[in-house]
Amino acid sequence: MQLVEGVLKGNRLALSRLITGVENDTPEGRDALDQLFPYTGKAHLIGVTGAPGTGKSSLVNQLAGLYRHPVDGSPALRVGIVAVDPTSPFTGGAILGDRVRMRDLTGDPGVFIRSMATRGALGGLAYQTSAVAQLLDAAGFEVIFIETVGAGQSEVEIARLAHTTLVVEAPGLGDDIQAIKAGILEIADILVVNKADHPGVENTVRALQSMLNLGFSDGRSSGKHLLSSQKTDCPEADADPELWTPPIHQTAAIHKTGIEDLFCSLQEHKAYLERTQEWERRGKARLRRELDELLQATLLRRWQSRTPEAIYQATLERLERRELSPYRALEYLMKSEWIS
Ligand SMILES: Nc1nc2c(ncn2[C@@H]2O[C@H](COP(=O)(O)OP(=O)(O)OP(=O)(O)O)[C@@H](O)[C@H]2O)c(=O)[nH]1
Ligand SMILES: [Mg+2]
Repeated sequence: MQLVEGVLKGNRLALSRLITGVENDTPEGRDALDQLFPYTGKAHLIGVTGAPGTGKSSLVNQLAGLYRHPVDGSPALRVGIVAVDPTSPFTGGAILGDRVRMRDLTGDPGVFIRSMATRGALGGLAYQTSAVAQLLDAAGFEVIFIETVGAGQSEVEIARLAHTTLVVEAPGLGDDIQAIKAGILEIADILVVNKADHPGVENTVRALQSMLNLGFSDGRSSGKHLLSSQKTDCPEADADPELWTPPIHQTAAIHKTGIEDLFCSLQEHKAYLERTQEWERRGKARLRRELDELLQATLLRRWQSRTPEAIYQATLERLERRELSPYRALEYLMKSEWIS
């Protein structure tokens, strides 16, 4: 297929076309994923999540800049950015906003930015996002940021696609820390309190710190730096190389402060994952989850296509009237007569 070859050769137009195909779940998109899948599995997938407006896009912009122009002279990496907006319909607004915030990166052929919104595709948004990340991976982008807005279940699912998850907070979003409220703190590999130029940063950091300490029963405390990867100027650390304790970073993305330390933590986390075989384990777990989710969605669709809706509705009503228990209802719906 011409587009597939184009993607492998780094043709951006071909990549855009195939991403659209994958988003719309077209046969062409599926074929492309098939053919490109052997070329995937190399990229460092970095999830960036947190409440709206905390500065995720601004941080990604700055971090991508460091991957493109490493301060220590190590080779520049190609960076893909997928901004996922599960809440809003596919309007131009969000994309335009991101384009403005990521203006520094436009025109760089080593950067590819794509926004996507909810579609009713098979396997849901998490699967779609994963498929788009796979295309970028196959196209040779070595670092892929996946930005999700908000802090709901779909963000958690999308974050589980990533090797490394950044959870971004900002001071002054109310008394509660958003991530704790939404239960996403446990998925964080790295915590960032952005907008450190605003008042109240210390409170937010302190609250995160105490939440993290509560979470570690083995006495680990957060905020430490671990061993750095060989290639960066990042400081060597003395922590146990087999353990990862999520560091808390303070950044001000618009003033470019704290970004290099955050970049170091990303490198350290990657090195930690590789050193402990966690990289491979996360990769395998992700593939298995993906297969299981596809299987579930496909089996459900197949069952729905063979079972009259009226039978489902009538069973549901009997369940609601307590005439059937959920298990009896299931048995009834699974009866082979419906499946013609
Ligand atoms: N004062 C201050 N403003 C910031 C900082 N980082 C980002 N902003 C501003 O905060 C606003 C939101 O930044 P974004 O980077 O779009 O935040 P986001 O989390 O990607 O937002 P959504 O994708 O809409 O959830 C923009 O106006 C930024 O200029 C910072 O460190 N300090
Ligand atoms: Mg954003």
